[in-house]
Parts: sequence; C-alpha cells; structure tokens
Amino acid sequence: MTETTSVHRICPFCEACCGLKVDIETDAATRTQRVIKVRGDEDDVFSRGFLCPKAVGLKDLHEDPDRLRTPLIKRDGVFVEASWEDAYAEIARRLPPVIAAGGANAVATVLGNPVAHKMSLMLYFPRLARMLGTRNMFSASSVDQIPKMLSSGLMFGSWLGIPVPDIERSDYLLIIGANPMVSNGSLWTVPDYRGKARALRERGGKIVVVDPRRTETAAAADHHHFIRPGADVFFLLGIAHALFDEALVDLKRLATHIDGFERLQPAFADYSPERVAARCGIAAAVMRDIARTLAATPRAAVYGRIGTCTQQFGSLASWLIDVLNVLTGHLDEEGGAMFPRPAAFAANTRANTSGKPGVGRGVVTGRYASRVSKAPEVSGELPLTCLAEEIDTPGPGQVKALIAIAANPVLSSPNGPRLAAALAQLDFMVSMDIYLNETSRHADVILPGPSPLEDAHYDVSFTQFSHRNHARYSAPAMARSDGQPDEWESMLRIGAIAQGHGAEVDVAALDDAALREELERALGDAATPVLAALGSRRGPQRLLDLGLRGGPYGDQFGRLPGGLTLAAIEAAPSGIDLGAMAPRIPEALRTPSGKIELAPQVLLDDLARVAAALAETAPDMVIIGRRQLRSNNSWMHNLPSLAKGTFRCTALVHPVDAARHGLTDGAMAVIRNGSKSIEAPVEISDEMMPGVVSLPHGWGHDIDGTRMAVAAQRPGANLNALLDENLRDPLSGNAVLSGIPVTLAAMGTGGTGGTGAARLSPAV
Ligand SMILES: Nc1nc2c(c(=O)[nH]1)N[C@H]1C(S)=C(S)[C@@H](COP(=O)(O)OP(=O)(O)OC[C@H]3O[C@@H](n4cnc5c(=O)[nH]c(N)nc54)[C@H](O)[C@@H]3O)O[C@H]1N2
Ligand SMILES: Nc1nc2c(c(=O)[nH]1)N[C@H]1C(S)=C(S)[C@@H](COP(=O)(O)OP(=O)(O)OC[C@H]3O[C@@H](n4cnc5c(=O)[nH]c(N)nc54)[C@H](O)[C@@H]3O)O[C@H]1N2
Ligand code: SF4
Ligand SMILES: [Mo]
Repeated sequence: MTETTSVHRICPFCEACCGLKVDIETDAATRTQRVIKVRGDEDDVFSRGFLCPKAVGLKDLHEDPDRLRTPLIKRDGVFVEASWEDAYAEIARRLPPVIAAGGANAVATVLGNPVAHKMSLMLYFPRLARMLGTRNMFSASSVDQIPKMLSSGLMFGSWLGIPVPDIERSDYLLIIGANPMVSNGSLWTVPDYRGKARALRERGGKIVVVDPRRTETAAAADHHHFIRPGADVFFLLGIAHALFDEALVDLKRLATHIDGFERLQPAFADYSPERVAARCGIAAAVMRDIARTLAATPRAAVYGRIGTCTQQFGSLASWLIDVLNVLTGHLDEEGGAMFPRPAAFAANTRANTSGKPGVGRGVVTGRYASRVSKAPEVSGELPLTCLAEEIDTPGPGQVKALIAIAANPVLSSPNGPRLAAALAQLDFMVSMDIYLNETSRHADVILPGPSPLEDAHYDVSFTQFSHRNHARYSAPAMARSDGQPDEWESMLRIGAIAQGHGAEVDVAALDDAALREELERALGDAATPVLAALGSRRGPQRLLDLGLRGGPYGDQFGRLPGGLTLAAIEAAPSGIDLGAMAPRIPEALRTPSGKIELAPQVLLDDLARVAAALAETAPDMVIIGRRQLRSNNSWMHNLPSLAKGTFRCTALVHPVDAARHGLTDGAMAVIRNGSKSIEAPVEISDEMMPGVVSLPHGWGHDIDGTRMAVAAQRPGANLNALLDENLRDPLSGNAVLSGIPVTLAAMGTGGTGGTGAARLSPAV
C-alpha cells in the first residue's frame, strides 16, 4: 500500500526561488518515501507555476547515492563513515589545540553559495562566527557580488539595500553583464524572467543588453551590444557624460534627497562617449542614444550583474549603474530600480528595514586587513582570493584550520590548484557539505546536511531582492534518516567546541540562552513577552517567527492582530503576496547624512585608475565565463537528469578567432594564461565578440579522491585553474574573473589527447 501526497516547496537551487509542488509516495508498511514528480506550483503567489529544468534535480539530489548521509572522518588518509557523536568528538579533539596554539584567527571560515539558499545556515552562521571570533572569514561573495554591496552601502547606507528593476511596470531595461534568461536573475529575484521580458516588449517596451556574448537574454532583447570585457566603466561613464552634456539630467523627486550631485559632472568631464568608444567597443552614437532613451522613458531601469562585478573596476561599474538610475529619475520610482520591502531579516542580512528609518551609520571598510596582501575587510569578510596565501604563507597569524560551509572554492575560486595545495597543508579542516568533492576531500571531518526536501525553508536572502514582496515557507517534506541533525545544530556545536565547551553541549539550551541574551540586549524588559509570544518554536523557525512578527508586515507579537506570523504563512502553502514594490526613499536610506551619497570620495578617487586605463588596447584574446541552464556553479553535475545531453564545458570562439588560431569545431584547444593551461573542446559561434573566448566555471571533476561518479564521467575543464588569485578590484576585494588575457592553440596529437577524449565522452 502506498500513499501519495503533494507538498509545496521553494526551490533551493537558484535565486528565482520558484514555488514547486512535489509529489511524494510513502510506502505504508515500510514508511520509505520516494519523489514521484516535481512541477511548478500554479498557485504560488510569486512564481505562478514557473520552473526550470533544474527543479527535477530535487528528486535526483534526494536520491543521489553519492550524496552523503552520514559524517565521514579521515583516518590515515582514508575517509570512513562515522556516527555523529564520533564526528563531533573528532572536531573536539582537533580544533581546540589549533586555537590554543594560534588564537582565534588561526581558524578560517569559508561560505559557499548554498548558504544563501538554506535558512538554517544563513540564520546561524552569524552565531558560529561570533563564537569563533576569527577575522579570517571568506565567502563566495568576493568572487561574485561584493562590488555591488559596496556601492550600495556607500550610496544608500546598507550592504544589501540594493535596488532591483520593477520589471512588471517597466518600459525600458538596460541589462549589463547579466543573463537572467539562464541564471534566472541574481540580486534580482525574478522567476520567469522570460515571460516578464516578453510581456514588457508586448506592451511596447524595449530591452537592451550589453554583453561580450550574444546571450540567451540578448537574443530575446531588442538590441544587443558587444562590450570589451572589463570596460563597462567606460561605457557607463560615456552615458553619464552624455546625460550632462545634453542636459538630460532630471533628478525629479530625489533632488532633495541627494548629496554630492555637484561633484559628478566634473568627475565625468573627461569621458565623452566619443572618447571612450574605442576603449569599450561601443559606438558613441549608441551611448548617446541610450542616454536619451533612458532620460525620455518615464519607466526605465538600468541593471547590472556579475559581468559588471567580477572585473577590475567592479565597484565603479556597480556605482555608475545606480548613478544612471538616479540621474534619469528612475531610482525608487515605479517601473524603475526600486527597493524591495522584505517581510523579515533586513537586520540580519544588513539590508534596509532595520534601525531608525532614513538615517544610519552607513558602511565602513578596512576595519582590519588580511595578513599577507593587506586586502581591506569589506562587510566583515576578506577576499576569497586571499585564502590560499593566508594558509600557505608561514608566520604569526597563519591560518591553520578551516571550516568550509557549503563551499567548493577549489573549483569556484581563481587558482584553485594553489588553494587545493594549501588545504592539504592545514592542521585541521571541517567541511559541512553534502558531497565528497574537490574541496571537501581535503577535510578531516565532513558533516552532511539533510536533503533540501528534509529541511524547512524560508528565503532569508532572496526576499531582500525580490521584484515583488512576498512571504513563503516550506516545512520539511520528507522524513530524515536516523540521527541526522539540522545544520544549525552542527554549527552551534562547532562553535561550542571552539569555545572549549566540548562536543556534548546541550545545543537547545545554548540556542535558548543566545536568543534570550540577544533579545535582552536589544529590547530590555520587553524581551520577556516577545520570547513568550514565540512559544514552543525552536531553532530557525523561532528566528523566522521573530523576524516576521517584528518585521514591517508583522503582528508585532500580538499588538497588531492580523499581522504576519510564521503561523500565517504556514497556513498559506502557496505563500502570501505583499504587493508590488513601492517608493521607499528617504525611509530606506541608512547613510549618516540621511541622503543618497551620489559621489562617495573613495569611488571618485578610484577614477584615477580608469584614467590610466583609458588608452589600453585590447589583448589578442581574453576569456570570460558562462552560465548554463542545467548547471549551477560546481555542484549539480552529479545529477543525472541535468548531466545528460550535449557536453557543455566548451570553449565558445568566434569563427574569425577560430580561423586565426587554427581551431576546429569539436576539436580540443589549449587555453593558456602564463604558465597555467587547460584544455577544452571548441565550439565555434558568432555569438561571441571577436577576441573573446567563453568557458563555463565549476567544472574540472577529474581530481582523485572525490565521490561524484556521474560528474567524473565528463569532468570538463576548470576555468579557475587558469585564472589568477592576485587580481582583485582594490576597493571591494572582488576577484577579477572576466577579461583575462589568454592564448588559444589547437591541441597537438598524443600527450593529453586521452584526457580530451574522456571529456568528450557521450552523454551519461
Ligand atoms: N571563473 C568563475 N568563477 C566563479 C564564478 C564565475 O562566474 N566565474 N562565479 C562565482 C559565483 S557567482 C559563486 S556564487 C561561486 C560559488 O562558489 P561555491 O559556493 O564555492 O560553489 P558551489 O559550486 O556553489 O558549491 C557549493 C558547495 O555546497 C555544497 N552543498 C550543496 N547543497 C548543500 C547543502 O544543503 N548543505 C551543505 N552543507 N552543502 C551543500 C556542494 O556540495 C558544494 O560543495 O563561484 C564563483 N566562481
Ligand atoms: N543555470 C544557472 N543559474 C545560475 C547559476 C548557474 O551556475 N547556473 N549561478 C547562480 C549564481 S551563484 C549567480 S551569482 C547568478 C549570476 O547571474 P548572472 O549575472 O545573470 O549570470 P551570468 O550568466 O554569469 O551572466 C553574466 C554575464 O556577463 C557577461 N560578461 C562577462 N564579462 C563581462 C564584462 O566584462 N562586461 C559585461 N557587460 N558583461 C560581461 C557574460 O557573458 C554573461 O552573459 O546566477 C545564478 N543562477
Ligand atoms: S529557476 Fe529553476 S533552479 Fe531556479 S528556483 Fe526556479 S526551478 Fe529552481
Ligand atoms: Mo553567485
């Protein structure tokens, strides 16, 4: 006898956060469960039934025999399965001596992308960080978005107070260095971008895409312009210059909320479209036309994403995007770039609904610096590209232990091979990870989290960037295997071990005490009734209820009956719609001046680098990355339904470049950057800008000692084995991943030919 139930689930794989319905069959006798089907939830208030092919990965992931279900401990170089008690005991045996010898900073932490997709990890990492007290905190943010966090912090006062396009009411979108048709949006939670873009164009609006590749997003837009990788700053300066030059600036309502306006025009004076055109590869007339259209269209927005961040001028480009939105009167206006008003956690995520409305402390950077390269701290973290040198450079303050949480930096961070060698030198490493992969293979203990279907979920992060406000919750849908703890429990346990309390602490009591202390500090005597109102909830659910009830739509712990609570969203399985974005300036600002800081001095100073780079000519070939629909960074290549089909880790090359370098379609090419080289099959395509080759990241699964059988069948090449760990945007510390000069050559016969053949092997 079997019984099938249908459960609601927010997809945890990408920032679109689609609402899914998952059919689960339970055997009445054995209680074993199996996923039958994954589909879009038509009733979901936010995603309205949309889903992408990765959603079925939820079934594959749950069933993946390689997904770890018990902890692993490395004994004499070999991983053995262990009980949770033994795994924690091993951490208790080995972590405290590292701290005793080297102090708190001897332990580093590194967080990966899935942390943002796991309520448990997202809400409890701050506690672990406090318990560890280390300055050596690293994350995927510094190979991704930290320039946008910095520019938003400087302009609007909070790290994650980032405006997003109001696509459903916009008539003109300028999309720079983003491919939402494939990525499904980033720092912009927008499920079904395709449908929304189509609707925009059907109502007479236009979409313009600026990208060194004619991407899927570009192909479905009105205009696409190739841009030289890394040259966005010139393009944006050209448009800003034209706005002043042609008297198109109109601050509208924002005029009284702005500081520094008078400093912009002189700063942009040297960058007429005519002067920057050759440097960015876009004609002056195009820049002027974009300036005029932006100014003339009442509802328009400029949006930039990872292509504008992962480059040497990432902070400047991120800033200029919002400068254009402000100068054309599109910031904080309907159909423009607006601030979401999330239901919870703006304070935890350092966004903009906490504290006093309209004014704040703003952001500061460089409160400390990394030991070796002296890279400044930004948003409480150091650049991920500094992690390897912090481990492999001897001296006082050297990192000797690492706690990696849902992170695979060996594949996701530039010069992965150096990092891998550094990890092998550590005295101790813990990976909280669900796979034995390229990074976790270096760990001494691996602690696997539950499958997403066994876990509760609320989008702590992505509600901060959603194009429409909403609140949705997924309860655990499937039973866990015996003894499987929550990931927050493991984090508290590691924290307690680091503080010398041993492995056997009462985690629940620790959690209770920490929350009471936090609330008493924030609320004084009012903490007691708040705690009482939270009742019997514990762990992340209690923090979620706290966040929702104290948030902008909350019931204020009973004072506003009918307001939002966790119980209310539990009772609405397809979520609660909280409406379209509405203007929030000045209330959303958290700058000390209470104004939008349009011309922060550090950014103006950084323009000196731009001036120096204006005359640089294009290298013969440069490399950029690429995202693909059936893949997500490094870790979904083991899921059969996604891994099948055409091999995707190919080097896209323009026909002219292929001819110049003697490359043929399907044959292997050697891509070199100095002494580093990788090999990948060539795919000739005129969707590339001439002089630019594109390779996806997150591949390179041919490293020994991993346990990802499907991924290993077609390992692909690791783009990050080619990139330099020493190239950073100096202000934000973000890695430069785009526009790196490389050489291309056809691969010779013999030698590495065997590897190439393996990489081209047929579909799994
Ligand atoms: N060259 C180049 N490099 C890039 C990029 C690029 O565009 N070009 N993009 C960068 C970007 S934007 C990002 S975000 C980073 C991503 O960098 P990472 O976060 O380091 O990479 P992921 O591949 O997302 O790895 C996620 C890890 O989390 C594990 N995991 C998955 N689910 C769970 C879970 O539920 N619990 C736990 N504990 N672990 C889990 C996976 O097994 C995997 O080890 O890569 C960056 N690297
Ligand atoms: N299917 C899928 N979805 C994903 C992911 C994935 O791996 N697969 N990863 C997720 C993650 S972690 C993130 S951060 C988001 C990222 O979301 P997006 O930023 O939308 O992702 P990309 O597809 O990398 O888009 C970046 C674009 O910038 C272009 N580009 C490269 N260099 C430059 C440049 O110098 N200037 C300009 N103007 N453009 C440039 C690239 O050609 C590419 O089209 O996607 C998320 N969604
Ligand atoms: S777009 Fe695909 S991977 Fe992203 S949340 Fe939706 S279903 Fe999941
Ligand atoms: Mo990312």
